[in-house]
Amino acid sequence: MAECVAVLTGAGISAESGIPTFRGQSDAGALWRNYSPEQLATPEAFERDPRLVWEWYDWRRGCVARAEPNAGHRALAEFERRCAATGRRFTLITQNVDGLHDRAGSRQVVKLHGDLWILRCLSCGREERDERVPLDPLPPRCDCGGLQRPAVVWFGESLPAREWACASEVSATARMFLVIGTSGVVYPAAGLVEIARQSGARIAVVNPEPTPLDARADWLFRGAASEVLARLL
Ligand code: BV8
Ligand code: ZN
Repeated sequence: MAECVAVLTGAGISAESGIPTFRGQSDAGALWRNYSPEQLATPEAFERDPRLVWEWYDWRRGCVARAEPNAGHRALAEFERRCAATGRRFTLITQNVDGLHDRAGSRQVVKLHGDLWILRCLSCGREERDERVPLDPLPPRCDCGGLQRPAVVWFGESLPAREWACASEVSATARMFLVIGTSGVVYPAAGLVEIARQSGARIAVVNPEPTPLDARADWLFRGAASEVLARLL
């Protein structure tokens, strides 16, 4: 079996691009108008106040539109190229919805929690990529007149079946599993680390702060993704 490298990234890898994390130390990141992500990223919140939830996503889309991929994103894209050149299978699994891995040149990206730039119509189900910032009007509407939502996975919603199946299979066959910039509190994504470990993968964790995943790490790199990944490369 060609050696298989898998990577799981979280909001921390985009922190150095200026994108606030969800549970970051800097409160500014975790809260927006005093709401926590767990209060806004839910079907109930959208049902109750679609405009408020869209104002949060429109703000985040603006942050991402002004951001650039950082050296951590670019190192993972280079890692993928080197694995391809040496016949190793490389898969990047991300919890992030910002699309910065794609902009950095990563090709094999499994988006577990969807994509900030894609809108889904609640009436006809059509999905379309819309990169306008700001969106006007808010909330946006489909050509069919239906209300559109961000095509992301909210709390209490199941992950897209194809992406979850791919991420689970890759994690169960990886020889090397890199966990970068995630607090490891959101499931089922965080459970991929245990799947990899149970299947005999060596686990490396990259994070400036301690996380519950550290206990499973064979290697623990206490530092920022951009510095550690550049060194690892
Ligand atoms: C599911 C997309 C069930 C949207 C996100 C009660 C009710 C309902 C569900 C639950 C419940 N209790 C538990 C659950 C399960 C729930 C869950 O896990 N909750 C947590 C909070 C306890 N999970 C779900 O609901 C999932 N669905 O379970 O469905 C089901 C099952 C079957 C059938 C039907 C239904 C769905 C979870 C997905 C939610 N969507 N995002 C959006 O983005 O708007 S989650 C959100 O958190 C983001 O995706 C984010 O990526 C993810 C995880 O956060 P992290 O990426 O880890 O980011 P965080 O800020 O936490 O940490 C950043 C880390 O980076 C830190 O450690 C920091 O130290 C580090 N860092 C900082 N700087 C750097 C750095 N690292 C490296 N370099 C740096 N420079
Ligand atoms: Zn529609």
